[in-house]
Amino acid sequence: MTDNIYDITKNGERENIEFKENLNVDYHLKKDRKQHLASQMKYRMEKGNGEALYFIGVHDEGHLIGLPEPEYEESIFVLESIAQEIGAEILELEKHPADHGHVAKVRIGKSQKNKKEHLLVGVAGHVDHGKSTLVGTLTTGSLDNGSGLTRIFLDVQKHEIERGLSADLSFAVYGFCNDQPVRLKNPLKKNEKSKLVEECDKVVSFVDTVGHEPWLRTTIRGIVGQKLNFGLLVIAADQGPTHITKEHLGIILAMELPVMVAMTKVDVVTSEKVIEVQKQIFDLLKLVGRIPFMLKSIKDADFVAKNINQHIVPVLRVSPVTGEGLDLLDRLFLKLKIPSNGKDLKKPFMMYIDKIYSVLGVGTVVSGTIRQGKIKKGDKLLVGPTGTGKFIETSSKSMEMHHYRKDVAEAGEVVGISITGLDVDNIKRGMILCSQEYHAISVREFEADVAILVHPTTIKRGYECIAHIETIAETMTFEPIDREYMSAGDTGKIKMKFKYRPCCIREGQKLIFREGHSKGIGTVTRIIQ
Ligand SMILES: Nc1nc2c(ncn2[C@@H]2O[C@H](COP(=O)(O)OP(=O)(O)OP(=O)(O)O)[C@@H](O)[C@H]2O)c(=O)[nH]1
Ligand SMILES: [Mg+2]
Repeated sequence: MTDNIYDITKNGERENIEFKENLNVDYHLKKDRKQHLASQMKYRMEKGNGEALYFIGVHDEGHLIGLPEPEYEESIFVLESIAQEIGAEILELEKHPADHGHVAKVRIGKSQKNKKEHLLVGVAGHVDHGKSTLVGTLTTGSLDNGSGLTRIFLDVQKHEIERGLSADLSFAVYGFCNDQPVRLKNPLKKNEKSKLVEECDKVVSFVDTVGHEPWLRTTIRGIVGQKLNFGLLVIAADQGPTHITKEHLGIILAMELPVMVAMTKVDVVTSEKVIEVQKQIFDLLKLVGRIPFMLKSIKDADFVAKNINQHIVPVLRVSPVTGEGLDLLDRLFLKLKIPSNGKDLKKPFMMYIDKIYSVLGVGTVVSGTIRQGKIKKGDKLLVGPTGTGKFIETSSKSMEMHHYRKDVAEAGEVVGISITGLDVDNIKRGMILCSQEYHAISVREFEADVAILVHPTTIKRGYECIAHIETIAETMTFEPIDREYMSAGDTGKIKMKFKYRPCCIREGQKLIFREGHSKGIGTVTRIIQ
């Protein structure tokens, strides 16, 4: 990486490239000085088609000097203030060591502040409890008939329609324009979707998962692999919470996501039953340390949207058949703030690959939710790791979000990216697609802190399970570190090894592992290189 920065700086300042040895508040933010620097930045941006590259800690002639930490921080602060002056901001920041501290390579571009908000909600719950129906009705505004009318917008595969079961993740979308909901007449029409994404100032995407127990792997992928902002747990009022409901809630909680509960099908039960099931839901939430809050009015929705966190769980009574409660859900989605991902945007681009397609006339397309950074057409990228731990070079040809073509896509967005030079067979779910600046590593072994939730006997060295991290679902072998074996209810440190192929993971990521009825959750604590 230092080579790369050296290559750029050795040819001197030019076009959209500017060197600054050091910027300080007292001098450079004085009125005239700041004006001067701002117009210089504007000029550099014009030269770079809207983007300028600044090198901080670099002499006018181009040699890398480096700044000690306080001066480095101050210089970046000053640069940011100057950018603000002209409606620009720091899009990307790279820090490289040099003799006297660090040099920074800073990409500056137009401020994205007025851009769309994008909320990503994962929907989970027991089979047949009404997940797809609720999402279908919310996104189209057409009421369900109680026998599978609106779920067809989500369950599009022939066998799903025939069996009435969702078999894979579906993505649905609606949005808000001037605070009014905008829905789709026919969500299966690509151009209608893309128009909606273009028009709305807030876009709400749903990942509709599956409730059928044998497909738990897919449900986990929907919740663990998508960088969700919220979990929506659907519980039918005629049945109440089941063991699958609890399992799905457990997965959402393991990911430390804020969650809301929709008690659906309230039209088919008596009001006594509604109260009974509501109590079961409240008990379940309290049992896992959450504070349930019954949401009954628009005012409640506004209050919860402002105050929602990992502890408070709004519960709503809804029915896609009568329409009850849907206005409150709309209001909640309108008002929910998305946790700022400003920091993520400045990091190098990276996405965990969820699906891989071969599209006629386009070529290979990979989809997923962007974890961090931004991507634009023509960016040089890496895909991997392969079975032998390598990363393959590629580049982006185009990006789409719900069929809406984007010039730039960024952290938090669910996108399909078409890439060059690679066959679908070269790529597997769980690999990453990243910029060449991303520190892409191939990991075979790591340590994790885990809790064993369910296990019939004891777990010893050599135990095998499927571990889910992001979109990765791989067989792993397991080795307790600070004791000989672990049983249900135990927490402790373990070493995990990918059995068949290495993956790119990093410290702090959450993981879920399972094998038959055994289950555990944890966090990656140390990568073993
Ligand atoms: N009466 C009534 N029926 C509903 C309601 N919500 C869903 N249904 C019906 O319940 C059935 C199951 O709904 P789905 O939306 O397919 O359930 P699901 O949770 O997506 O199921 P899987 O994806 O297979 O896990 C369908 O026949 C719906 O029409 C509701 O609020 N009231
Ligand atoms: Mg479904």
